[in-house]
Amino acid sequence: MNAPIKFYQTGTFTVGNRLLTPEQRTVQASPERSNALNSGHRACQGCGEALGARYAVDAAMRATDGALIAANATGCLEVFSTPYPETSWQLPWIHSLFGNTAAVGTGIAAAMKVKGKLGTRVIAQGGDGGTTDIGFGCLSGMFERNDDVLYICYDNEAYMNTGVQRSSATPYAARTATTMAVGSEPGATFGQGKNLPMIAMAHQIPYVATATVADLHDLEAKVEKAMSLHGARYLHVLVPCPLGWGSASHDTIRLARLACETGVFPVFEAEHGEVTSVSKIRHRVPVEEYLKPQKRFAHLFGANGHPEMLAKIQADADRNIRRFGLVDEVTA
Ligand SMILES: Cc1ncc(C[n+]2csc(CCOP(=O)(O)OP(=O)(O)O)c2C)c(N)n1
Ligand code: SF4
Repeated sequence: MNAPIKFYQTGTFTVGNRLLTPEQRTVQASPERSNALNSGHRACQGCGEALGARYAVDAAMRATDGALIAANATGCLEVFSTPYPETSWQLPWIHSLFGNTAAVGTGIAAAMKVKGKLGTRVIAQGGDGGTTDIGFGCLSGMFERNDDVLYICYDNEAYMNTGVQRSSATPYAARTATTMAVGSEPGATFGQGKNLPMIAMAHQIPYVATATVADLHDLEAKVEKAMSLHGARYLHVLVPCPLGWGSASHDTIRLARLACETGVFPVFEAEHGEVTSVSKIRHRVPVEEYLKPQKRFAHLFGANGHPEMLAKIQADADRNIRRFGLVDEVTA
C-alpha cells in the first residue's frame, strides 16, 4: 500500500527546519539563539506580545552579534518580564517611562556614538498605547531626526497592562473598558484607529514594516533587514492578546493570520516613504471570520447585532486590499 504523502511547513520548530538550508532556517531554530527574552516570565497563556518580542529581539541579537541595547516602555512587555527583583531579559535592557522610550533609545544611540561604540545598536519597544498615544511626540522626533534606532511597536490594540482601555490603535467597534458595548453604536466609535505605519512612512525614514505573529519567519527577516540599515526604522507587529480580545489562548496565531487574510491588517515594507513589498493574501476571507472568535466584537453578531458596523469594518478591510494591492485580481 502506498504511504500517504505528508506536507510539512518549512521553517517550523519540528521537521520544517530540516527541509531548509542552514542559512534559511529561523533564528529560533538555532541552539545558538540568544533567548534574549527568556522563559519564566509572567505573560498570559497565548500572549502574542511575548511571542512577537521573543522572535524580534532574538533576531536583532543575531543581526548585531549580541551588541544590542533595548529600551522598553511601561506596558505588559515590561511588567510581565521584570517582576522585581527578577528579569527575563538577557541583554542590556532599560525600562523607560511610559511615553519616552523613543527618546531614551535616541539617547543610548547618541551615547554609543560619543563613546565610539559604533557597533552597538539600539532598539526601543513598546505597546500601542505607549507608541500611538503618549509616546507619539518622542517617536515622531526620533523619526524626524533620523536617529539610529529600531522602534518596535507590539500592537495589541488597547492598553492591556492597566485593564484594556482604548488606545488610538483600538479598531472601530471594539469593546474595551472605556468603550463599552452599549447604545446604538456600541464599542469604540472614534474611527478606525491611528495608522502608525503610514504616519511613520510620511516621515520618509529608511525603513517601515508591518508583521504579525502568524508569520514569525517574516518577522525575523524584517528585524534582520532593519538591523542591516542605519537611521530611524519602525516595525509594527500585530500581537493578539487573549485577555483583552476575549479570544482563546490557542487562537493567537490563527487570529493574526485572519487579520491578514481579511485585509484588516496589511503586511508590507516601505523604504523612504515608498511601499517596496506586500504580503499577498492567499485565501481571502470575510471580516466576520476574524471578528467572531473575539468577545470584544460579540455585540456585532446575533439577533441584536450590528450589520451596518460589520459593513464598515469590511469596507475598511477592502480599502486596505485596494490600497496595498493585497489581492491581485482586485482592480477597483
Ligand atoms: C504617564 C503614565 N500614565 C499612565 C501610566 C499607567 N500605564 C502603565 S502601562 C499602561 C498601558 C500600556 O498600554 P500599551 O502601551 O498599549 O501596552 P500593553 O500593556 O497593551 O502591552 C498605562 C496606562 C504610566 N505608567 N505612566
Ligand atoms: S494582557 Fe495581553 S498583552 Fe498582556 S500579558 Fe496578557 S495576553 Fe499578553
